[in-house]
Amino acid sequence: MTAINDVTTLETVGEVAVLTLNSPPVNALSAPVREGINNGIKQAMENDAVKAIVLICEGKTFIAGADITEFGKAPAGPSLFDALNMIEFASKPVIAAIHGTALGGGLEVALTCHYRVAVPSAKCGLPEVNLGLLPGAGGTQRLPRIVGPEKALEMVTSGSHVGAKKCLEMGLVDELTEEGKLRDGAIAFAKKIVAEKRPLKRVRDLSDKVEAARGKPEIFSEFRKANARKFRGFLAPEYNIQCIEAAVNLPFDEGIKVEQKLFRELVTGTQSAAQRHVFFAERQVWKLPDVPADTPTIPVNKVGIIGAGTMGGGIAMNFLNVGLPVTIVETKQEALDRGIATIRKNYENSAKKGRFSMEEVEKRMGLLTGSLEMEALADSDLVIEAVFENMDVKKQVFSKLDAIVKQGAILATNTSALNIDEIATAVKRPEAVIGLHFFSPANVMRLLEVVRADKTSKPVIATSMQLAKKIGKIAALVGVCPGFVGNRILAQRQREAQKLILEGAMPWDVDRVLYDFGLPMGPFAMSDLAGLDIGWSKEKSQGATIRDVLCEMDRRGQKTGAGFYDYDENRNAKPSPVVEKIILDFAQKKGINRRKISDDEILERCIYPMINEGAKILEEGKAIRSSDIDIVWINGYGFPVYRGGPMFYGDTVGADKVLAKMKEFQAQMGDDFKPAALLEKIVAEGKKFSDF
Ligand code: 3H9
Repeated sequence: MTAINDVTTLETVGEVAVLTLNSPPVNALSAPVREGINNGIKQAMENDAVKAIVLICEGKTFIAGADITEFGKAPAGPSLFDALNMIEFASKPVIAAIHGTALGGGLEVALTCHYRVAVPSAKCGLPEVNLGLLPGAGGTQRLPRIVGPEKALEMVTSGSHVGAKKCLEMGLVDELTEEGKLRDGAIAFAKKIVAEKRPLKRVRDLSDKVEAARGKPEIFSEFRKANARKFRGFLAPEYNIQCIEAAVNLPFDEGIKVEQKLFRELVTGTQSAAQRHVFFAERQVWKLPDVPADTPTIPVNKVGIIGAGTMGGGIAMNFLNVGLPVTIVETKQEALDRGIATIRKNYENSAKKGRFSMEEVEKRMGLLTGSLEMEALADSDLVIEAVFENMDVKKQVFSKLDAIVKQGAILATNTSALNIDEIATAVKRPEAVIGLHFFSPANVMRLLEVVRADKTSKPVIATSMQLAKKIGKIAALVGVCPGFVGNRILAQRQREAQKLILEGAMPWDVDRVLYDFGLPMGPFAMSDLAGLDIGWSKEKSQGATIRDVLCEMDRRGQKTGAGFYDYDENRNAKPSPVVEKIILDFAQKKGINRRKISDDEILERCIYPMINEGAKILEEGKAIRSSDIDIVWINGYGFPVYRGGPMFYGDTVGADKVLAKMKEFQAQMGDDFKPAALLEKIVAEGKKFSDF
């Protein structure tokens, strides 16, 4: 066995050379890996005894793509294209032996090989789109030549990982080998190729599938139309489509040129930078500086939930979904029955949509027990309280739990606003108390804010994070403060949105600007959807806000057919002349001189105070790092991924620009815009939010 370099070895087994890459964690195509491929193939070519070459990887996976950390840095070592040419134009067959995942540049390497074998558990995909990119090493030109443009469009715009058996059916893989015996299987395959004198199969030379689609532009126009909503705001899906179009309409080498040009545009753009930031942020968020990975955890085999309302029921489903038994407690039989019936209905709907079988529905429901007695929670390992948001009620619940639930269990609250340190004073074991702030609908939304209180123990934190992963959430560890991270930042935007409509904008102006920015909907459309009367009561209403006035008029949102907007029978929103008049009258009564407000001002006034609040949160240590704040806002509030979250967006705009605007607004409108000390510091030191 010869070492080609630190990460590559070459071994000859009879007439087959085995080129092995070993670059943990995922054999990404870093400079040494590219060099290893390049020089390894070259050496194997120079050895006359070698008749075929197997390219295989050590560790948990085949090459998982380009090394994302290299993007934006000066190129070093042989280019990926040098390595790919070395493979594709080799005069001896090169066989890719795939296990784990062949992704992005990894699959592109495999596609330049003349044959591909894989173990049944392997997966292939071109997930570049999720990083705001397109496959830039020939993937968009080679893939449609094997699987046809329709399937290629699907794969490159979804980034999905396709299982080996499906790959075999599609022709992406030539043969499956026995699980765990990839090396032997690949060598045997190579020998067979040599013995049968099979020709070198170059994907670039295949033309039937792309030619069959030539002159059929509807393939692309229909695909664009069908996915318009999903792709809204993102550049990468459209660029990927254009590359597949080029594969269909242009000769291979011309298509490659289009791919390279569009790849360069994307990789140097802000969207891809943002999406790459999110990729790493999603992995960083689990790393807790003072709760190391080896912190002991508490086994959780039984979960208790108090409250069978929308929130409690949704939370319960998360645990039932992964096979954990749940006991749900309510005070009244009727409420309990209703809660359990809703869970069943949700599962049955999923089964009807084909997501799983009716047996699965019964299996999950079989894990659920209802009770009217809190005593039923005595042997739970984790209890989550999801009752009415009232401090006295919560403290009573916790004090009761303290007396009932076994020692060592975790006592969690789903509060979205109350002080968890205060809740913890109701028990004799404050170290067991933690916030698990689920977002509604709790069975759907990916975000979980794990809120550590002053006395929460490290095993309780570590267990909560581990459990979040188990139920498929992305969890951010945050500290106790009003609204925690997500809602505290939201409050800034809501305040400005309300002020803006009094000062001169209309709700639909604010909503349009934020929708165009990439949010799923603006604050007023959101209020209409949720119901304007959440937390509003007729008795206490004094007509002091626009909301009061609207609720008093029974304009309570979509459910009443009117709110900030008017709705038709299909719930389509229309700007409302009634609301316009209410706003104008209200402003006049308050003596506000309305003025024309630009779209830029709407955006800056809604978003910059959010960034500023994020800086305060960091300053106070309520979030571990700025990228955690981005994770919260992307997964809990639909902040556009292609902007990287509010803090990354702050870096994209420039902290200095954000600070200058905040100061300008502060001078005009007061201390709602007072810059955070950390924002001032970042600008003074020439740093970025992402440095914190
Ligand atoms: C591309 O290929 C462009 C080309 O078309 C064109 C070129 C011209 N680079 O996810 P995990 C790190 S774009 C660098 O926790 P898992 C990751 O940060 C690329 N680092 O493991 C983590 O580090 P840490 C297209 C990478 O088992 C560690 O590896 N490819 C890369 O849950 C473990 O990762 C993709 O988009 C990388 N490419 O999942 C695939 N990938 O331990 C991206 C991972 O310090 N990767 N790291 O936190 C994945 O989807 C998953 O990592 C994978 C393993 C499924 C492979």
